[in-house]
Amino acid sequence: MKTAAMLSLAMGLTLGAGTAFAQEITLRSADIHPDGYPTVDAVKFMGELVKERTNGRIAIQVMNNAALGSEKDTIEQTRFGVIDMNRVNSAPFNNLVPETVVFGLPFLFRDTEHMHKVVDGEIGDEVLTAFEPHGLIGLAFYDSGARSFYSTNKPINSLADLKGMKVRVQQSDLWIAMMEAFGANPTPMPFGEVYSSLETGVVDAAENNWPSYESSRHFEVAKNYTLTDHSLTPEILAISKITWDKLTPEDQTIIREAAKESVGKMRELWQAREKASEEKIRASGVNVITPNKEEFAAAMQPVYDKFVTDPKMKELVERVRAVK
Ligand code: GTR
Repeated sequence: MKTAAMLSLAMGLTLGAGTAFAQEITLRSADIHPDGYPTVDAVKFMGELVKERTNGRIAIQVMNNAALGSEKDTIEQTRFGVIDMNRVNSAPFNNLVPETVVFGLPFLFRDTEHMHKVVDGEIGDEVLTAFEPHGLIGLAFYDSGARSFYSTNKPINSLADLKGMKVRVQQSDLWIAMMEAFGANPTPMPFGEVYSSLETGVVDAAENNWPSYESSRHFEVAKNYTLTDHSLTPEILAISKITWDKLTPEDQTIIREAAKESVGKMRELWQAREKASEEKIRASGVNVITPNKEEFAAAMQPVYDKFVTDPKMKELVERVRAVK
């Protein structure tokens, strides 16, 4: 039988000091967000639960601030077991795990409550299961609020204002198609490049929720925020299948449960942060615009025509809509 030390080495995981109760496994978890951002704190909270329930044998080390790279890069590294865990938006997963597309579809969720019911129910479980053939185990969905546009020089008052605008999007074919359907000129790039791209005019606009617009300080360079709320696409917490397969079934259960329990904590943190970020942004003098959302929603049919084509996807969309 392998000793704990050998097992840890074989797993390529960090070895702690060698007493029987010492920490044996450290799971490194990637996040691009800064300290105090709800996704970062939720995974830390999960880490506390795991530590407690394994008597300190397993620790989760959150490597945030994009310390391990951009989201797209860290997804690859997580698939190959270089990074153990990852908290990423669903958009950068869209091309890899097609089932995630459904949650990004524009204006599909009626509101946050609807989104919660869907991701907490069997559809959410099915989408999490869909990660496995791609080298990942989906653990949980976290809130990401509603995404809206922000622009530098020209305010977006109506759909027509987006015509020809260079808009930064996440690296996802769905998101590129969405921007094209809005009439914009999509520029996919990692989140970390957006601030300077807005500042130098590489892009005219980007889109995100209140907390990311605030924490990234994009609101300092793009001072018009148009509340289109075009997508409620959630965040995903996943673990590498390579790491997962080296854990005992008992430890897998502890991790799965702790991830699920961190969701409630995340929702509390999210609500508070959304409010605080909105207050900060409004106080900074940003021009907050409330547009006619229906005009934006009506332009989205080409996105559905392109992505909701096979019977499985059609059924999934119908089932999401049917959740009351
Ligand atoms: C944020 C999200 C990040 C990332 C970012 C982006 O809202 O939390 O995971 O997706 O948006 O636009 O790249």
